[in-house]
Amino acid sequence: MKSGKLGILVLLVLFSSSTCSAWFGSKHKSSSGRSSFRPDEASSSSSSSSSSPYILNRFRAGSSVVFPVHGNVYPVGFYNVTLNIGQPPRPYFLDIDTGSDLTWLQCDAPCSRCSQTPHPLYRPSNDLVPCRHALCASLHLSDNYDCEVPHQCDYEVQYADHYSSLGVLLHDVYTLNFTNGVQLKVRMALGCGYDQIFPDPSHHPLDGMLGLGRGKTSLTSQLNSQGLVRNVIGHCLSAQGGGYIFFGDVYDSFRLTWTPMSSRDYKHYSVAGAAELLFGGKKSGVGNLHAVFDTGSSYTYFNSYAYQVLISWLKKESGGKPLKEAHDDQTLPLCWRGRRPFRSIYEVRKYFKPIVLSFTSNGRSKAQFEMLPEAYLIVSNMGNVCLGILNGSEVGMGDLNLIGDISMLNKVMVFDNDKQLIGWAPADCDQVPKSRDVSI
Ligand SMILES: *[C@@H]1O[C@H](CO)[C@@H](O)[C@H](O)[C@H]1NC(C)=O
Ligand SMILES: *[C@@H]1O[C@H](CO)[C@@H](O)[C@H](O)[C@H]1NC(C)=O
Ligand SMILES: CC(=O)N[C@H]1CO[C@H](CO)[C@@H](O)[C@@H]1O
Repeated sequence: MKSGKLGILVLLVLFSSSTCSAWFGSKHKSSSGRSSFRPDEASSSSSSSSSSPYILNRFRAGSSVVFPVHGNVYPVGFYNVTLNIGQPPRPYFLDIDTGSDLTWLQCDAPCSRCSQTPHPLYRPSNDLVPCRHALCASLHLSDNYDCEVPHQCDYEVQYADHYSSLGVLLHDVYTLNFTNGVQLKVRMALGCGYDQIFPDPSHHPLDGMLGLGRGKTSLTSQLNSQGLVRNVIGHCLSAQGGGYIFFGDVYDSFRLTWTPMSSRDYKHYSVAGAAELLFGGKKSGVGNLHAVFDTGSSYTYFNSYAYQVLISWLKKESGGKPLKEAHDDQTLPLCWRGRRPFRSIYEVRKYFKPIVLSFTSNGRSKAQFEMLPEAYLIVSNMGNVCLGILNGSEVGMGDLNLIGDISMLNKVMVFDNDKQLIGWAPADCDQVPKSRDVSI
């Protein structure tokens, strides 16, 4: 069964301290030992200066960067952007992930384990981030992490579906086009990942990961700390595939529905208030849900109880309609066939009602996150309609509810780290904003 990608494992770390070791395990460090990283041997790129002549601190609030994204929930299973990194700049395809902070590239350090990449492996700069640097510290769970090699920052990231990357943090130059027409070369940290484990390398044909979480190493946070954009990240993923992401102020905040971010789970875009679930406008009896938004996951995951109530409702609802459970379709756990194969999700819309997550903040105001049928169903390659909300308990997510790509389709989603707010609104994501005065 192909279930797309799944968000990051730290989710679990935060809610259960016993799994802490999973985040920075020693699994594939132990055998070979941790060798000192020697970029001079590997690097062909010209030396980059640490005194950074590239950064011009004259762009304050109001400036932004917009990238078109490619991909879809099904059958591709991920969204990617092209970033230009290095000197001279070279393009890389990166998986966008709001569930993790670190941007890393499969890297010729040399590489012990890399998958097939669309571009030649990244050749690391020799501008290493030292072990005691704040950015390095932010990648570790505790402050007293190992610094055997003081001039280098070793890291290991692991994702929930057992992807992992072991590497070294360094600085290099990103070439970014700002929406005011200016192109800047910005020196920022990224990971040189020289040892990756991909459960299925063919399923992840990318050069690396673009980390857009709440932590210090995330791209938005680094741009913000250099005074270039507000610490805001947003995305608009189209149900037709593609869309765009943006950093900084690009949106008209009055048109969005806002709800506060959790201060307890400071690593993820989780909502402070609990949600109740409405099915077709009616109360479902499921409440007190804690939700995390994460583009690193293709599908949405509900906790076991919410999932069970959802399944019963859907089975009841589909009765009397020209839909029959399609047990032979292994695309996702629950699929239905129609009288004829469906070609598009818009043909099945009429058989399904919206699902709403109604968030309570400050005990009063309700922020409603509406999922239309296209935000929880896909049409499989067999022409059946399948449920894109999965049982989180089956993948060890406990009580957490993970709102993945599918449920954020056709919405502009904004994660405002300055104001600690999450906002959304229905949107046409097919038009990538280009002009100087972008306003969505
Ligand atoms: C940035 O702008 C330059 C010049 O306007 C253009 O050639 C280039 O394709 C743009 N890069 C991206 C990633 O949009
Ligand atoms: C969800 O997964 C849990 C754990 O595997 C299982 O006990 C439960 O029966 C599942 N729920 C449904 C409705 O399949
Ligand atoms: C593997 C994959 O889907 N790569 C896409 C990433 O995005 C670029 C454009 O930015 C596409 O050309 C690639 O096909």
